[in-house]
Order: sequence, then C-alpha cells, then structure tokens
Amino acid sequence: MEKAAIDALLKEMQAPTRGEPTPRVKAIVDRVVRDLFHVIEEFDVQPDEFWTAVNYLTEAGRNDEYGLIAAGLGFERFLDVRLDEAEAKAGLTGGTPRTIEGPLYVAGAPLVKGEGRLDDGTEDGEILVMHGQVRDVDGTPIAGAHVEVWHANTRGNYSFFDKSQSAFNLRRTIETDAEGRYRFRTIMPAGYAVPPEGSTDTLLKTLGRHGHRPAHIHFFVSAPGHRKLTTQINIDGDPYLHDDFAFATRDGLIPPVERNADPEAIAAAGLNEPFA
Ligand code: MBD
Ligand code: FE
Repeated sequence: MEKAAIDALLKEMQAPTRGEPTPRVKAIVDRVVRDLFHVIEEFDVQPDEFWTAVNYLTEAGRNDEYGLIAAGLGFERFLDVRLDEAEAKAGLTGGTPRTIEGPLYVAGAPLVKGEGRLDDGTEDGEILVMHGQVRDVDGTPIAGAHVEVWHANTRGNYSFFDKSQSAFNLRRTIETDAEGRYRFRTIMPAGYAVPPEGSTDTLLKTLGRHGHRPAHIHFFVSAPGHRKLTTQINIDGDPYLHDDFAFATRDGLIPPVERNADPEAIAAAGLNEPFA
C-alpha cells in the first residue's frame, strides 16, 4: 500500500468517536498505531507473524518481564538521558551521576540509622563494606538523608523475586548520621542475568545479544528539599562492566574496590564490629 493510502485508511478509522478523548493519550496512540502500520507495510509483515508478536507480548506480560524488556531495549537508558538533558537545560549540574532504577526495587525496606548489615547471614559470600557521605551540590553534608540500597545475592538474584531469600534480604534504608555519613556491611553481589528461556532472554538471543549485567548495587538517595537521586555502582573488574545489557554503566559510578585479606587490617579498620 502507498503511504498516502495508509494514512487515508487511518483517517477513515478515526470516525466515529464517542465522548471526549484524552488528547495526549489519543495523540500518542494514534502516532504509535500509524508508525506500526508503516512498519507492517515496509517489512511486509504477514498475519501469522503479527499474531506471533501479539502472543509474545501476552506471554511477556504473564512473565512480568516488561520492565526487563524496557531495560534491555534501552528505553530506560533513553529516559535517563532525557532527564540529564532537561536538568542541564535548567542549569542543574554536578553531583553523582544518575543511572537507571531497573525493575527490581521493592519499597518498605527496614530503616537503620547511620549503618547496617544488609545480608541475613544465610549465604557465605565475600564480605563487602561500603561507606560514603551524602552531600548537596555545594559539598555540604546532609544529615538525615535516606540512602535506600538494594542488590543481588551471590547468584545474581534479588529478594522478593527470588522466593528462596528472606524478605528484604540485601535491602535497607540507611539514614545518614550527623555528618551525612552512611556505612553498610553486606556480601559481594554477583552479576544479574535475565531469567533463562524467559521472554527477555528469547528476544535478546533473537537480536544476537546477551542478558547479563555487571555486579552492581542500586541506590535511591533522598532528603527533604532536594531532588531524589536514582543511581547504582558497578563492581570494578566485572567482565560485563562495559557490556551491560541494560546500558547502565557510567563514568563516576565505578568506585575503587579495596580487597583485603589481612585480618589485622580488617580489625583495625573496625570492620569486625557488629553492624546493626
Ligand atoms: C537488574 O538487576 C537491573 O538492575 C536492571 C536495570 C535490569 C534488570 C535487572
Ligand atoms: Fe539490579
């Protein structure tokens, strides 16, 4: 079909309307439908191919994988880049870079003050201690900020999504102390991989891609009167560090990891103390 004929057909299908459409939604849906008509035309998509795609989407929804697909196709990264751009235009610069939230955050993690232990002790992992300070863009420490932390276990799985883990394992909200500092003890996460043979995995394989992420730790940082930061850190040295299926690795989010096998140095640094 000619492009003009497709558009004429679409116009025919605009009428009759009933009631008042929501203009923004209508404009977007009309545009998406029109673009898909053109894709069907351009690629000569056959009815069986179209219904295969519909069934794929049905299954992906049943598997709760739309969030993963959005990450893997780069939508989440794109939305982030647009936020960066909008902030730059508004003159809002500086601070720790943002990166994507991903689909695995769960609200309501236990609140601890200043420091805490994230792992429930059931897994034998490499002990990881991370500390930091929340500051505003002028460098002033922020006491009482909330640092929400969540990450995967040594198999790359997240509590709640992995029913074998205890509730809120590897998830906490840490309130910064008077100097804006926070500290936590946990176990070193492994990199994440999309569920094998799932909808995302199938799609990525069809595109000649993998579904791996480097080992990482997620953060929301928030305080009254400040914009909320959504970010992550990556574990340096991970083979997928610069090959993340979700495109979330960014300069400034790969802190140095100090590996220390010396028990005396660990004790001297106060790292044997019972984190709350
Ligand atoms: C993750 O753990 C994640 O952080 C993202 C962005 C996508 C899938 C799994
Ligand atoms: Fe993640």
